[in-house]
Amino acid sequence: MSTSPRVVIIGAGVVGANLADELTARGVDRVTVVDQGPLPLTGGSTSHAPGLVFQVSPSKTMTQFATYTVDKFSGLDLDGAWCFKKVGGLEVATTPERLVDLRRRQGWLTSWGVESTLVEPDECVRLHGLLDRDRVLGGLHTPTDGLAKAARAVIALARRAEARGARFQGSTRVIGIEQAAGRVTGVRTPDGVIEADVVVSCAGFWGPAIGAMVGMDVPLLPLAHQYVKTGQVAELVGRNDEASEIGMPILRYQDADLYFREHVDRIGIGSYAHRPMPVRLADLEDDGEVTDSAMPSMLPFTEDDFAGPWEQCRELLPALNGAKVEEGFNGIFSFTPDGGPLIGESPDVAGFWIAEAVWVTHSAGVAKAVAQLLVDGRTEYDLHGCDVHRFEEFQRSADYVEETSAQNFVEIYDILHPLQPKESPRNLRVSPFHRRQEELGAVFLEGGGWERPHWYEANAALLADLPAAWTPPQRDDWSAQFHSPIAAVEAWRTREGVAMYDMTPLKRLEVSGPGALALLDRLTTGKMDKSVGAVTYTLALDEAGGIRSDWTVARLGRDRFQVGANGPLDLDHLNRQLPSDGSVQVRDITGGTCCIGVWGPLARELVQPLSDDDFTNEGLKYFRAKQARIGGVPVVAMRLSYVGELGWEIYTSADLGLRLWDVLWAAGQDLGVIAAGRAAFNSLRLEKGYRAWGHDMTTEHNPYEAGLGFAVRPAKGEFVGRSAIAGLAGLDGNPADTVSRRLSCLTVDDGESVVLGHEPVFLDGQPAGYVTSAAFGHTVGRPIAYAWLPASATPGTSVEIEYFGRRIPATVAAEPLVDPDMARIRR
Ligand code: FAD
Ligand code: THG
Repeated sequence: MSTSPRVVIIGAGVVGANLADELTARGVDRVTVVDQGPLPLTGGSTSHAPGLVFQVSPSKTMTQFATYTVDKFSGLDLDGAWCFKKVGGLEVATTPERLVDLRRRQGWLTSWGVESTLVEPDECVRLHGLLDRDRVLGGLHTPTDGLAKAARAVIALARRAEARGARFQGSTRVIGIEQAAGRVTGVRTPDGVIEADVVVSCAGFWGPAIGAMVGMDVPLLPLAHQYVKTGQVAELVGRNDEASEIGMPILRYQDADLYFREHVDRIGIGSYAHRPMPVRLADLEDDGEVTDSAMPSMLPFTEDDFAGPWEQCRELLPALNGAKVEEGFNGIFSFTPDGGPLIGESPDVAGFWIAEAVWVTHSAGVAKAVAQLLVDGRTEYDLHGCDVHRFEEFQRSADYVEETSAQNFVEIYDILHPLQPKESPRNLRVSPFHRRQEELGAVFLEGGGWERPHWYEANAALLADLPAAWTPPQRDDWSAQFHSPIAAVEAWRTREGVAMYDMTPLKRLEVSGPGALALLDRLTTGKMDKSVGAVTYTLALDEAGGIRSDWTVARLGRDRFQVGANGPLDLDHLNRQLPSDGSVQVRDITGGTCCIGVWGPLARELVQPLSDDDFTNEGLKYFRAKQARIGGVPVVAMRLSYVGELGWEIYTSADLGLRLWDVLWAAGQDLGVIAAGRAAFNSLRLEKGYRAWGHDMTTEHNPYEAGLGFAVRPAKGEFVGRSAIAGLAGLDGNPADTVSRRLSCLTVDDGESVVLGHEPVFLDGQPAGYVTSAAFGHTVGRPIAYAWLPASATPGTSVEIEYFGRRIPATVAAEPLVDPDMARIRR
């Protein structure tokens, strides 16, 4: 008798079938897959998915998922019929902007280890014979991309899983989730309950309805997307037969929001060139029953929406002039507020998981990650962009999900700068200083719903005073976007005067109660049992020693801690770790409080006269916190600085925020205080070598690789991840010496080329790593890039960063670049 947990998977589409396969491959053999539709073609999105698999993405994880799908499906067949055909993928440019962007996209592929080539128009036509040579300016060719036969793969995966004990049951609708004492116990169907220890909803765009059964928000929007097949295309006749089906690469024509594949002697065309067409789940049902339609995910074709795109198809592929649109439908699949999939366990009902908003492209990879989570408790993949708990509560409201997800549909093939903010909804979260920031000409970008000043136009007046040594070089078109030379002024004034930074968007959690100390001690690498007033920079690891987050933990009372964190995932993590005895409370205090970073050599001269409390070095030491009054405003001041200058993070309640700003601002006038934004902030923190979690390091990395070994105190006793990283140190060695890769600081040799992030880095002419964060270092007068590189790339090593196809020489530098002996910050 098997002792593995009983798992019910809801949904027998490509995600559910892959998950059954991945679980049974790991010995979890009591798996039941239920689907409301008939088997094997359930009527879900998979049933009619054309199956194009392009691996390119700015996200390493998404490319890894796609590459795993390619590899897995390549080794899969159904009675000899192929499930994946590596015909290659071709993205073509018909505009100069797109041609340039293809170089950036190639950089991502290189960074993530997928081979590709940029090809001339002749080669595009050689690869895809229907292209109009005169229309195409060039292309990006990825030979390992190709076509997945999703519905066929589902059958092959189901057979394999069944052979290992899984059961697939069609025409069975899940109408409720059974639970007891906060744990899932089964799924309810019209025929009765199927008992389960774990339930994973792989219900695709039906996800929100299943989530609602356990009160879980599933922030996705079902949208219709047009797919058509032409009639016979004369030029294709005789090239493929029914079995081979396709010979030319799958094709993307992003300038017109279109993609193409062969169906024997016809062409299939997908179009995103239409208005977003949201679908309400209720409209797909009759009286709560699934409609008779064999394919609830296929809506009638709206011909008018394809009129314009059809013109463009025929322009790119003139052979289509002799063909007609023979069939078409509006197919439904999921979009999310940020385009990522939704993976995770319910916060309320243990054992209830979801894996939704997943393309065929990423399906095998996502399933592998979920299987790893269920079997091992962790996955090798960095899931922070996929975790369903990455959203704030307001981002899970229906209106927000609808508006942002529809926008993602519209922008799916657009050329987007990494800093480009959404246009709407905006002004959702504003700090108490917002009015003052607007008066100072703040240029806001959006992050986590917050309006965040990137620089202040008011500081343009200081450009005239900028010393020559601080004058930044001209930027290229790309790195100049969403940037201003005013950032140089703000960096200069921070290093030589004093500046005010709005730190309100920093996630703040209050952890309190008699068990708070023990909880934080168990979850972090640092010593937490310090005196009241201590602040500790520390790491939260997973069981395998990967970095789940980095926190500052301030002990504000015996049983009260303020955790400076990175986002909603930290809150989710803490909530899941709470002891059941109620001895710890966790509260997100971000919205009710605010924070100003007052930093720079003149910071003390600004703050001290406003307070009777002692802000001298002795009165409030580095990495200490205390309650005080500044200009009559009760505050908590923490002596630390992400920009690496003397000063404090000054916190108060939201109601008093504006007052605090005004008091500091007025007092700073004689000192030349400025408001400074995130452009300067990011530059200064890189100069100081401070890592940004989610960019520079993730769960994929251990503290020693990330250069954060100093924050680990193995001697403190047991903590999550300790045994895993203890093994790294060897018997007596320094673990930092045993790592094979390292987060490295690069400076750019030409002194002017600023890169964006995600670029590949070449060592001895070979791709060896990728850029995580980059900025111009105003203090050091050179661009900086942090990058993952083999440990052999020690300081002094020459490397090249590939930026839009250009190789930019750079040098590994000893870090930090600024104030390595802490003279500026500890005064
Ligand atoms: P589905 O296949 O929809 O499976 C979910 C299953 O859950 C369904 O079978 C459903 O019946 C079942 N279910 C739902 N509710 C219940 C319930 N209450 N009880 C029991 N069962 C339930 N992706 C690509 O990667 N490449 C492409 O080229 C591509 N082209 C596309 C073109 C079109 C026109 C469309 C519509 C989508 C396309 N996609 C493509 C997206 C892709 O099809 C989907 O993302 C993918 O198939 C989703 O798989 P899934 O298993 O999550 O969902
Ligand atoms: N402020 C607060 N909390 C935070 C951040 C912050 N939490 C999330 C994120 N930012 C954490 N990142 C850092 C990174 C570096 C430092 C602080 C927060 C820092 N490091 C010192 C150093 O490396 O020299 C730590 C020295 C020490 O451990 O004593 O200051 O910006 N509140």
